Amino acid sequence: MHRAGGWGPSGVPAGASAGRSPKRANVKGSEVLFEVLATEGVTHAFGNPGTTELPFVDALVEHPELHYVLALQEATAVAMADGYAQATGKPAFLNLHTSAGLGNAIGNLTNAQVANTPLVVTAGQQDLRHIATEPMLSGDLVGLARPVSKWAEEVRTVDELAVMLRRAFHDAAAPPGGPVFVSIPMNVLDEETATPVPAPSRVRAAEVPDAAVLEQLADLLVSTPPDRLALVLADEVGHAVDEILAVADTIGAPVFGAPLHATLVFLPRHPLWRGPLPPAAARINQALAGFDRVFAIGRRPFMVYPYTPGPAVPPTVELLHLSADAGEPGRTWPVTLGAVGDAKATLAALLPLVRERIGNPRPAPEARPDQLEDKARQRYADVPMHPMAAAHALVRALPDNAVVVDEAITTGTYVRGFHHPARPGTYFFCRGGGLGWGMPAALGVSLGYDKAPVLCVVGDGSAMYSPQALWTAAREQLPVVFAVVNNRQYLILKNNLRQRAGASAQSGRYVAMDLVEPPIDYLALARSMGVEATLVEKADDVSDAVSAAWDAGRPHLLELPISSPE
Ligand SMILES: Cc1ncc(C[n+]2csc(CCOP(=O)(O)OP(=O)(O)O)c2C)c(N)n1
Repeated sequence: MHRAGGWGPSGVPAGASAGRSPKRANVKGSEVLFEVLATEGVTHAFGNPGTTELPFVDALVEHPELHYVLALQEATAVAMADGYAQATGKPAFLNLHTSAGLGNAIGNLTNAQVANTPLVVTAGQQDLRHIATEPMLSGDLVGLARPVSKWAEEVRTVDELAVMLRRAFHDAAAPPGGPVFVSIPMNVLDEETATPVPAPSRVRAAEVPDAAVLEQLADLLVSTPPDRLALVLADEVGHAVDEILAVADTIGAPVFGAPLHATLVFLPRHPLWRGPLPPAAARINQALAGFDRVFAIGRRPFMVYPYTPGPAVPPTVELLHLSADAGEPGRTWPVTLGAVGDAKATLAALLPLVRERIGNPRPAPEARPDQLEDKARQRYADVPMHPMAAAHALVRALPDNAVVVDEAITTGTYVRGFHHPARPGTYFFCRGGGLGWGMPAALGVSLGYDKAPVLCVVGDGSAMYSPQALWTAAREQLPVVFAVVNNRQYLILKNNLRQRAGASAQSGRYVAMDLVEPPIDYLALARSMGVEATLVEKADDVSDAVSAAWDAGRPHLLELPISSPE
């Protein structure tokens, strides 16, 4: 997520002297690495070490300023770094173990790629002096990383280490952000160089389309009757919520979230908010069919999940599309007007033009009564809990603007529905769809917010992809409350099978869908890794349990048995 204004490397320590002197004494590659990290403002390294990473780990002893967050499997390291980068808005640094460790990381790197999370991913490579003999732990790291990275390279000599690392931080952050991979052979960190470390660069990236494009955009928006215009907001708007609120309030047009959008892009209680578009082309088409124009902001505004025939955007709709990614407008859906620009800066520049044309803001519609709220309360007596009641009780127990990480899958609809923060950066979801992201990402988000409390709502199936996150939560003493909503099955996949109306639906026999024989003991799982755990069976008891866990300031797992409504 590239924040408006971009970041060059922020947090450069006062007095950092990177790049000042053209000549200097030889320093080890490992010191070059630490110098780059310090001058990029990196305070946390996420990783899991092996032999090929020992030159880095060994040097950590002399560098207490860099906190190494130990993950017990690389998938969790990536998602922790992802959550941390999303919370801080800056690239996060990772150190993984050669090809096998990188292999474990690939799944969550696909998630980071979809989310455009800036990550500088490194892994140790075997010592190049004997790599031709094909030693154990050598491998094609670059080949593995390339499809999930903006670029992937192996450092060849210690002299080029600094420039490669600087470039990695630069490119991970440049819009659209994403993971960048650097393979670092062991000998490179042990060898010495006299090459100076280049200074970090500050790049301002708050790009705005030129004046003529902004005028045209304002004309098109204002000339469309507000009930014939829809706004569709994807995650790029996450850092521009104030600006989009001002523009939407002025125009008075309804606002949708992009399907499966993963951050807060608009205020959920706002009368113009219509919720996220459904993640199926035919249903998006239906939702947009009544509009003449749609103003979409951000990457992948019409991302779908199961196939349905036909285009997401009806051919009768004129699409206006703004993104910081120059490759995005017009790429999949033809546009009447495509504009390249940072959402925050562009909306700020657009607002006066829109106001000039409209005069007073158009009247907002009446706030709609929240029927979901009553429905949830009516279900509080159900045992096992209805997922709607469970999500409601969890979210309602939290203070305003509590931070929620959502990997609750079918229960997630309710988590989103009941979480009504007024502040951006309070809701995190995985748009990439790869499971095993939520629990470790919650740790990264907490760390990124200086150990703030976080609620992570996670499905019982999803909780088994990165359960090692519990151990890191205990080791770092992070105030994360994991709420495992346990329906003892992969409900979403069962529902999808029902929709297919094939052999499973007809016979009522679902293969590979139930997690009951044997059942999983989530309380024991948490306790085995040093995390306290509590079973909560009634919605009426959820509030006390989650409040106590939230206030305790340590990790806690709550297991909530829930029903599986179809
Ligand atoms: C890494 C990975 N493996 C498998 C899947 C396929 N998958 C999607 S949802 C799901 C089940 C999730 O179950 P659970 O967390 O219990 O939520 P529920 O559907 O029951 O609400 C699976 C296995 C995936 N998305 N990612």
